[in-house]
Amino acid sequence: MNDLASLVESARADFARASASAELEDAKARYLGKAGSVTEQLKALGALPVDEKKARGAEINAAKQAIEAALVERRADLANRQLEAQLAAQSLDVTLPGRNRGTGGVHPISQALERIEAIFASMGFEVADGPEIETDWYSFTALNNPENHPARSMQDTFYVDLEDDEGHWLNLRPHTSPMQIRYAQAHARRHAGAATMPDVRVIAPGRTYRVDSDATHSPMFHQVEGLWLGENVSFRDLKAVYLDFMRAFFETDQLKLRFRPSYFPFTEPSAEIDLMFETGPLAGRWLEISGSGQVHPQVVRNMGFDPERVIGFAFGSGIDRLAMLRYGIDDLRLFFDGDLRFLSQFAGT
Ligand code: 2NL
Repeated sequence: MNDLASLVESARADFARASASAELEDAKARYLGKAGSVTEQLKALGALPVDEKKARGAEINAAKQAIEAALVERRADLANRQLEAQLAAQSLDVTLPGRNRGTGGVHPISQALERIEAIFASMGFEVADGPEIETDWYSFTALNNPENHPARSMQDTFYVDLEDDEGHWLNLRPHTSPMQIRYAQAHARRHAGAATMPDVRVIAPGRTYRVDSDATHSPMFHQVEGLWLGENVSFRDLKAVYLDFMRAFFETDQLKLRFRPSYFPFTEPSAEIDLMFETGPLAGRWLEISGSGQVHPQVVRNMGFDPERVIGFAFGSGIDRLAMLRYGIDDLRLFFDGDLRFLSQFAGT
């Protein structure tokens, strides 16, 4: 092999070894650059006798063209490889399913709340909504709770380290009754001096708080309280309203109610309401679902009405428990864990 043929061979080998374009351009400079081997050969032509110059010049040019062709080929090679590597790294599988934006859903407790509001609205009850941080007076005193009643203790009620006007700590409301007191007071003020009898029909649904936590008690839970005050509103109205509520909420007439004597400071007489389904998986068992009673005269007075003229009933029911019965849920904590496997079962219903 002559010197030019081996030069072309060595250039091809160098180009093949270059694995990146910077390396390839370095190799090119070694052959075709200003001080490159091919350039050196061309410079050396001047020293040759005239009769040899032409033939040698043509040979060098042929070798130069061969090296340039090898360079062009290797450049295209490297560019192709780079493109392929890039495509592999950024591969896009157009057959994959699209990423959907989640549609979300209404929490089962909120669904129960919305249904309860609609049911009572159909019976002429308004919905009252108000503060979850309450004063001592609205949470306890107005409801005829004695000053030293255990419900007021820190073992039962959450206190907020803030004081009301009388220097009492504020509490997280342990029931939604305070809102009914506020609503009745506003009604009494508007009604003062009117010739007609007042008619107060209100429910107070919402979050409530008690120091209690196990499988059936959450420190935050939901209650709906109901209040109907008027000229002659009695226990029979309570029974009718509550039965209608239960039939509408559980979407069945196959259920019975039982009113059991009980005691609450804010009602007299008082009763626990038990529910029994006559069909379905829970049939035949009495389930405690609510407290109720005729509003205590002192509570009527605290609302701003004359208990000699205005009477009525009130009840307080746990929404979480009603929702558990309605949807067949056996652990209260599922409502508050935020687990989508549970919650998504209620989306879109
Ligand atoms: C219970 C007890 C009850 C009430 C709540 C009430 C509200 C006002 C006035 C009088 Cl504004 N009473 N609410 C009455 C009786 C019982 O609930 O343990 N519920 C789960």
